[in-house]
Amino acid sequence: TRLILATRNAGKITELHAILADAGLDLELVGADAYPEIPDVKETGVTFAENALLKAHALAQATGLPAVADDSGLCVDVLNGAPGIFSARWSGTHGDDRANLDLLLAQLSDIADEHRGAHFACAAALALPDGTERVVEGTMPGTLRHAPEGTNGFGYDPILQPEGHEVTCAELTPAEKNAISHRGKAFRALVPVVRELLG
Ligand code: ITT
Ligand code: NA
Repeated sequence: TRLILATRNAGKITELHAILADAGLDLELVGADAYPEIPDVKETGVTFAENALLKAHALAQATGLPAVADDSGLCVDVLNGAPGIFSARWSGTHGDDRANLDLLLAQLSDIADEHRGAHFACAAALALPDGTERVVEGTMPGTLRHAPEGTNGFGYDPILQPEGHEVTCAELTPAEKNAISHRGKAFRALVPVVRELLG
């Protein structure tokens, strides 16, 4: 079965290929980049789940193929969950990971270690051309460093130290991150749903 990955984020695509390959499904994964004529959907939802469903439905409707989408972000305790759904555009420039991370660190510069709790969150949505939809979520708790460390991954990975680890997400190998990440948890939970609906 062809399954569209309704994302244009290269970091997500790499991780989704690995996570879904491990599931042993007979899927041909096709990135949204294969459909440049389909415009990016406006992320007008107020939750990760709403935005993930918007993206999955847009690609499923436009291509006539089943689509999965990811909406995700970093939720900081002392910021009441911000940047949250605004994580990709926190600095004002969508997808400028370095500017987003630098701004967040500056905003938290006075916050002591014991108050630097945060988590990554991911909603994984599946939409079929007939309108059927499913969405599941996963989180990865941790604490925020004062300075970035590590070069693996993407986004805010260099500043989140996952619970139970002494290194940042950007110092984990891709397999180590996927085993504990918000995205790994969400998409592994979506796999039985994909299997049920797509065979
Ligand atoms: P698509 O909508 O095309 O999927 P996007 O980058 O716009 O791509 P989101 O709106 O879901 O996707 O934004 C997610 C942002 O949250 C992303 O830009 C990162 O800054 C951050 N993020 C999500 N997952 C992350 C992870 O595993 N590691 C580090 N940062 C992550
Ligand atoms: Na987005």
